[in-house]
Amino acid sequence: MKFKPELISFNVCPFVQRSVITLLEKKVDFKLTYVDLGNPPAWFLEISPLGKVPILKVDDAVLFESAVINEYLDEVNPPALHPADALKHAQNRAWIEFGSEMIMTHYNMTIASDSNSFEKVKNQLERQFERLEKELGEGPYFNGKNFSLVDAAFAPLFMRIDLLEDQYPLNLYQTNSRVAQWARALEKLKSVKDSVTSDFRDVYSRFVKTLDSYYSTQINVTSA
Ligand SMILES: N[C@@H](CCC(=O)N[C@@H](CS)C(=O)NCC(=O)O)C(=O)O
Repeated sequence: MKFKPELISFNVCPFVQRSVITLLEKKVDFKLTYVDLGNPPAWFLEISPLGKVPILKVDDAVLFESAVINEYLDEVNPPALHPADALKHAQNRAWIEFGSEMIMTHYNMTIASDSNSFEKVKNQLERQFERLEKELGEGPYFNGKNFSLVDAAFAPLFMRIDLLEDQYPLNLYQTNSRVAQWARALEKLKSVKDSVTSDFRDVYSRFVKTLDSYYSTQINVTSA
């Protein structure tokens, strides 16, 4: 690598945050460049095949998709955060994909226009929490004692749920104690804390307020 890798970000994107956590865990020096997805610059649309963040620029090469970016970062910056065993490796990848689905369900819940559609999507998220609960062992992390890429993939989801829980309780952890324990372990990590700016609660609640949805009407913008 000739230059610092450059991560192209949108300030509230959970998928970008997965890569920031991985870069911080790996202690890789990187440059963070923000784009406004509401008004994306031409240079960004030029390099991002799906018009999405994150994008990781490595010298002249461009990587997209958070799971792929994180696997690349893991491979070039040992020690590995992904299990070496092929079956475990594949299972971890699959659960990262499950995490992406959960992030999208959570997002769909935040944009649902009325209380009926909100409850419907919240119910879907509850089923996903229950399925996740069944998958977890003693913890504290997904694979046990050691942090892995699956942990980096889920931490942004738990953070978003936790940030606004005092304003509108979703109560997703109450009957899912292993997920609750996992989320608590992740929020304590320096890499997770440092993966967002110190005013993130404010930034995120402001973003939610712009969504013009049922959930947004339940949220007040308050500084931490
Ligand atoms: N599967 C992608 C999802 C990335 C994604 O959905 N990013 C959102 C922001 S959080 C985005 O760039 N959306 C812009 C768009 O869809 O036009 C990943 O894991 O990187």
